[in-house]
Amino acid sequence: MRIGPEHVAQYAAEGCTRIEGAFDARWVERLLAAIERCRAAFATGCPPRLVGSVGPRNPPSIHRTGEGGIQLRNCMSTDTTFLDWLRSSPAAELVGRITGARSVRFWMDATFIKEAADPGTATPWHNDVCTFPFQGEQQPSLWVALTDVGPEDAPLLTLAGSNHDRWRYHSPLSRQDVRLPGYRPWDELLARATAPDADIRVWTARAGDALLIHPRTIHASRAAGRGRRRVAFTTRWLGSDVVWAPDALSVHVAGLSDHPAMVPGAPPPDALFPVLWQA
Ligand SMILES: O=C(O)CCC(=O)C(=O)O
Repeated sequence: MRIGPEHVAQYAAEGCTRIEGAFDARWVERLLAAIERCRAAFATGCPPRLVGSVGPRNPPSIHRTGEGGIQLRNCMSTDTTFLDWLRSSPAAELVGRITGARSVRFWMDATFIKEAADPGTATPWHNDVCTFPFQGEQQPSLWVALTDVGPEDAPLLTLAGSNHDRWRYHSPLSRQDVRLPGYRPWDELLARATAPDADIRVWTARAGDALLIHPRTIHASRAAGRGRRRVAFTTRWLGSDVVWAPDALSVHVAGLSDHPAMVPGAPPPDALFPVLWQA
């Protein structure tokens, strides 16, 4: 893997950069196998067993997206391969070097599997920070392609420069009865991303390539193509400028949101969010 000044500059300017060959074929193969084990466990009707812990997080879950799409969430602690990847792969260093964070901690993960040509497999326009209970610039998502992603294979799309927004958007996934200052309506995000002159980047990738996405970058994916399978494993990270700052629109995490060690305005404590890389 090579991280150069061009990655740092593109991430800062546009809110997304692609790191080619970030993970080698062995990591791709191991992660795909772990994802299949996790999915197979859900197919038995019971959630997968936890084999380790990354601290209090929501339990693993599986969600359908259209006819041919599956999303797995919070699977990190269900397989030693994921935990090994977290600690031994170049992931944490990559996040630190591109964001400029002095230290890097893991926050959460999701896996996006798209297997059929159904418009419902497209990921809707959104940004990731809208439900995060933290504040800080250094909360990126590291999206790893585990299959080749051509223009017809549900590539990720980003609205270049939206990382510079000074506000959040209200998410359709969070409470609709609450409006907070600093949040704008979801319709505005959608209107910007779908405007005829929107500066949209289409991120094709080879298996093992990674995209680093700024938490405010507005993004989506195209739907899966006919007869093609697209798998991406994405992880969220916390850098050294991040502090705990939940509000009424943040995701609630049982065992974390009310944990006495989580102090508003303070960094995430080492005991619950171990540092995985330091500059
Ligand atoms: O891979 C996808 O389809 C969507 C990924 C995404 O939106 C995310 O990780 O926030």
